[in-house]
Amino acid sequence: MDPRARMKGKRTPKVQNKTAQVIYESLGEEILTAPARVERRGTTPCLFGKGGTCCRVCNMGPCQVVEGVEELKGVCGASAATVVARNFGRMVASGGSAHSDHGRQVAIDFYETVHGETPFEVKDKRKLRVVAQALGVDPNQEEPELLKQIAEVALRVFNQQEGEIPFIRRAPEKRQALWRELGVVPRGVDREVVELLHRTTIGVDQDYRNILMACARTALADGWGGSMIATELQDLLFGNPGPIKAKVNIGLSVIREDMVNVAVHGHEPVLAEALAMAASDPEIVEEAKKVGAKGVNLAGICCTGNEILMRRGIPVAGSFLQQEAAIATGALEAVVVDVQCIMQNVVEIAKHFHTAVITTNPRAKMEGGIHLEFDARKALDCAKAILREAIARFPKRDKSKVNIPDHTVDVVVGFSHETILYMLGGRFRASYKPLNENIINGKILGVAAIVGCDNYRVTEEIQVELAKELIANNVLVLTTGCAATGLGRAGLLRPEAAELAGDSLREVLEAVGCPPVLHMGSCVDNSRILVAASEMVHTGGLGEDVNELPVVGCAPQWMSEKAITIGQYFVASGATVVFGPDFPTLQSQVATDFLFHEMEKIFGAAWRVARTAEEFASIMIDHIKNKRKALGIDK
Ligand code: XCC
Ligand code: SF4
Repeated sequence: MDPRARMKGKRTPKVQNKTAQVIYESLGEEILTAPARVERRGTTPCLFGKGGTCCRVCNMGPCQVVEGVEELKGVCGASAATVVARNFGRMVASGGSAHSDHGRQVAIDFYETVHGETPFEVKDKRKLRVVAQALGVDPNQEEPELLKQIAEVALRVFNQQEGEIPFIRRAPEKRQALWRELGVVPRGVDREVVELLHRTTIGVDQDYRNILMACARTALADGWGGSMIATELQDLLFGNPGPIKAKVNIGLSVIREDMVNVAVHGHEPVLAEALAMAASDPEIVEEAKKVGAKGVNLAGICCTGNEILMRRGIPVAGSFLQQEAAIATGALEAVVVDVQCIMQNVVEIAKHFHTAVITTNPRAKMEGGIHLEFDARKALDCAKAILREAIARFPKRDKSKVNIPDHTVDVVVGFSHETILYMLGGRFRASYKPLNENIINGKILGVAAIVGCDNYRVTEEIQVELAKELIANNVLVLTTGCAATGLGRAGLLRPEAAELAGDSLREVLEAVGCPPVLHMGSCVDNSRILVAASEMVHTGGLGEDVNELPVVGCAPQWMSEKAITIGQYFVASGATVVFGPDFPTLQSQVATDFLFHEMEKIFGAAWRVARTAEEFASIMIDHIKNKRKALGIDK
């Protein structure tokens, strides 16, 4: 069928989130949204592409390869396992490059800040010495020197060519020894990404196992390198998150009728922090008043949203899935974006309203967007220029098009690894000991992380059902990224949601006033989970390595390549992960077996795939129970 014929279907698409649904229903059919495109394209994408057996790394192809059929190998003879491993490797390289290029930018911002070139300052002094120690910098020196050394070592994590990246020393001894024995300790972030791209081009690495082991090394460079640098230096610059109340979802207290609304979308918090500073600047408030608004209101989208939610309590309008719906409220004067997860379609949606799409990063421009480049060294001036563009749009807001459903939900967020230490550790001892004890005595069955994206191809709220099932079974849930926003919309980030937990978990949560689902931040903040898991091992009583812990991760609606990199570094770090609703290697049984079974033997953890909330829950709970049995703490 001509693909254009399929595009003719009408109907408002069904999406998982009822707020977005309300807004989509109010849009005319001439406005094509992402879910409408999913519906009109049909639901079955190309099977070769989806299962990983389409190779286009050279111009003899593209080759569509079928496992086990000699004639259907690639022209060069490449097997399905090789093609699948290469494609998987390129996802890992690209996802790792995204987190790491973000981390590098933070390191540059940090360097400029400690050299007095930005308006920012190092806020978190308590964490400073911990990070210094972890980076191998002497924490006992005077501050200007200490800060400069941290900046230099952090930058070196990216361009180092030999040796080991420093943060891997935070992992349990046993894990470090295993990595060294396997030869997967990352040398430097850039080197691992470049090497993996090299190895996966035509005619280089043609042993799927060797490629997949290289994927582990590159992914570890992301988790314990690029992402961890991003998290730690962001905490130093903008403050370590602590418990804070806020709101999520599209609604009147998040998007304001009487203010200039600016949505900030993307990933690097430095832009959002600067906008937050500028939005309260008296000069800007005055300018907003001149056009009839009460001031400038910020709302977050995607991971940038999570960053300012965690540190400032600025509300999150939406996760990845709501970016179009937020604009379609007709009440956004501007969407300010930097990098990653920004759909090209936002420009198309914005055209139907008065909304400006403002790009700020030289790496990411958009046709139809306005480019106002952001430079941390002139952060306030840049931020003001961006807000002025938004203020100028306010008089053009068409009241007849404004449709802001009132669906906001309260959340309590800010559960950095340090917050968890202090909250669960009690007021006077920052320690994981009480957490470990509650796991050992069975009050907490185990810990599960629900992370990652949301995806228009999934129409059910799998993450929400899954989280409810886990907490009902006394599993403490950690969350990051867009999954966290989804769980927030469902009300699970409120302390009152503890009533949905099983009796013994509820007792633990109520004693400290914690929600049953702990929001740990953006996707680079999955590095917090690596630190927390390592800390649980160091605390004692739960084995000697991460793979012995009754913990498990999942990404039930993964979408971005970044999610694959995250999954791979969790597995290589000893934490089993379950992804869904599908997996990008399934057309090669051989390569998939490596990821799902061989890795278990090598790393003590592996990938799994599930589709429904029940499938996820049963795999995850079984996994936790098996780990408990192996530790001898099942009853
Ligand atoms: Fe993007 Fe980070 Fe995925 Fe959300 S969860 S869709 S990667 S914004 Ni990270
Ligand atoms: Fe085909 Fe081999 Fe070229 Fe890939 S590398 S496109 S399998 S000929």
